[in-house]
Amino acid sequence: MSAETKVNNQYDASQIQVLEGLEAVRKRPGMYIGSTGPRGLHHLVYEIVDNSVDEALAGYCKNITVTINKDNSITVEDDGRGMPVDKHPKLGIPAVEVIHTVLHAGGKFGGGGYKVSGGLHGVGASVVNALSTRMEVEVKRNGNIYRQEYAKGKTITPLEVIGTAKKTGSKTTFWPDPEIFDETVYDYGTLEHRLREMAFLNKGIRITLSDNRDEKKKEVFHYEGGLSEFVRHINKNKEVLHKEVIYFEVVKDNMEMEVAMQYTDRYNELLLSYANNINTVEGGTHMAGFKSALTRVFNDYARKNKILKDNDDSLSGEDVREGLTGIISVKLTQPQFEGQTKAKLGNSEVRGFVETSTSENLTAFLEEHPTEARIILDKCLRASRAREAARKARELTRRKSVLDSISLPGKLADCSEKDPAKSEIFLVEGDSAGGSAKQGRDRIRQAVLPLRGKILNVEKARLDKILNSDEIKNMITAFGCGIGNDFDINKLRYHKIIIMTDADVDGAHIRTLLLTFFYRYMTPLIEGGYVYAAKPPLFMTKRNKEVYYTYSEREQDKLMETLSKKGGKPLIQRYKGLGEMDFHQLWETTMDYNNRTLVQITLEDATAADEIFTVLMGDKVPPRKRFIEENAKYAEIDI
Ligand code: 28F
Repeated sequence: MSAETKVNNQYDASQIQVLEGLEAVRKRPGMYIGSTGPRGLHHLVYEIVDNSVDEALAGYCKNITVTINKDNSITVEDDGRGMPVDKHPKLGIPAVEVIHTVLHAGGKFGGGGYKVSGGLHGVGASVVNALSTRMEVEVKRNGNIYRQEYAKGKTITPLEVIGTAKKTGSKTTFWPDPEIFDETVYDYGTLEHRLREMAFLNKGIRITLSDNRDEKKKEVFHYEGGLSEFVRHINKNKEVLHKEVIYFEVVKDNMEMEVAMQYTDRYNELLLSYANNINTVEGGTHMAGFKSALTRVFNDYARKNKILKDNDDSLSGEDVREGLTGIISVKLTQPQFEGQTKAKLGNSEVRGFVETSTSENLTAFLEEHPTEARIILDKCLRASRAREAARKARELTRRKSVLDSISLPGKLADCSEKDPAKSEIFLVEGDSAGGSAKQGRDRIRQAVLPLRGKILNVEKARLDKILNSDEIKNMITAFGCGIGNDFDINKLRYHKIIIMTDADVDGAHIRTLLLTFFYRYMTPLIEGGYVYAAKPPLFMTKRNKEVYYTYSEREQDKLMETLSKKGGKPLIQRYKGLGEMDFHQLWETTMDYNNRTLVQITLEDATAADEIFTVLMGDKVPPRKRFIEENAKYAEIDI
């Protein structure tokens, strides 16, 4: 055995499992990276970064750099031990070549040395190679710099020594294959969000992100405080109830758990859960254990300290989580992922471990911090009482909708089609536009619900107040699918909810208020892609008998260029609001299935959406001012 084969007696090439070929990856890429859209493109980066993070978790790497190069290739580099270069005993090729040319190769599947590893369940660098037109790997190890090139899963050059180096580490550059990906331009913000999250989840590692394209950018993500700093980052624009973040971590034989929690004065809860750095958006056994511990510990403490009288109802899970920003992260050697998108943790042994560890640590925190405990419990009590009031108010809404059609709000002009998949509802700003929409619509498939002015800002109101608003109640009844925990997407009466507001600042504000309500109380509406924004025209241009509608300044400028060549003096009308169009024009430009433009509202990421709604709709002005200044360049606001 050469010295090389006994690499730190943890890993050597022999532990690599030789599985199916890489051509399978090019045939069905979605099976390995989820999609060939932007998410799949960015997953390539995370796969490579995860290998560096694994090296950091193993304790050998401190710095990871990610660079978006001018040609939209990506370079990832770390200062770990450097990928092994010893010959694979069976395959007779260097370990580094096996890692990049054999599917599911790499320590992640061998168990053993690498405690935990993330990625899209460890498909590893070989998938990235398969989906790249080119991939270059450089390894600094044994005082040498080794280099090898791959393309579309194949080896292009033999592993060769191209120089010497005192340090060790690995460097990978890859060019995503445009034959596979619809779009191969990287989005800085997307990488920034995930790399920052990785740094929060693995305290102490330093990840540097650089963009060497036109707009040069560089950021370093390094958080010694780990999850505590993650919670502070999410809560930075919110009023918090206690300064110190509640933090604890427990390590058991082959399981690690980290929890960070901080209450805010808000009414919504934001709970994130991770398993091996993967965002388990569908929750799982770790989240279940955490939630049941939280409810039990708070009720026990409230009873013991007479905050809850004997005859008081117990606090519900909802009550103890109101306003809570909480993150739970577990790391396991053999994680089992379940659910639709494999984003739910299934390991049953984790539930008990998390429940016990959280109970012990949270009870200790409350006993040691009676002031914070009192503040938090008072909030839970208020939530419990408001929930009771909301239940009564909701009962009212539900009872009304039980009477079905006659209970639908008077202002709703319903459609005759009863199949939700063929029905759509327009939420129209103002009675005059509402009237035109009712007249111009397709009565079979299009319903119209006029909204009178601004709706309540749900970001700053509790559910019982929200249910007092007529506009909100009318929408709940018209949609038919309830809200919050009662929400049932199968009862939704329209599969397109189209927000139709003026193309001005007020219209944008009403749209944001509606989206805040949908995001906070009807999240599946947005997650399922049921919500759209209509795009009314900005200009109408008449020349002789011809009428042209344009929907942006740029489109209008192009039209004017075209028309000026034909001569004549076109008549231009700039629409200040929907109400200026008669019902023919409103139908033709904004409602007609063949002509209209609808913008589908998607929820890319919970924390990002939470941050946007908190900043835009929350109490603090400076963060809102900053957000608008930073994003004004993207807005097409009609001044
Ligand atoms: C730019 C991307 O991929 N870094 C990596 C290592 C280090 C070891 C390793 C990787 C052995 C054969 C399973 C070194 N010395 N950055 C990276 N750094 N893989 S990937 O070993 C992989 C195992 O396949 C390493 C001793 N033990 C492990």
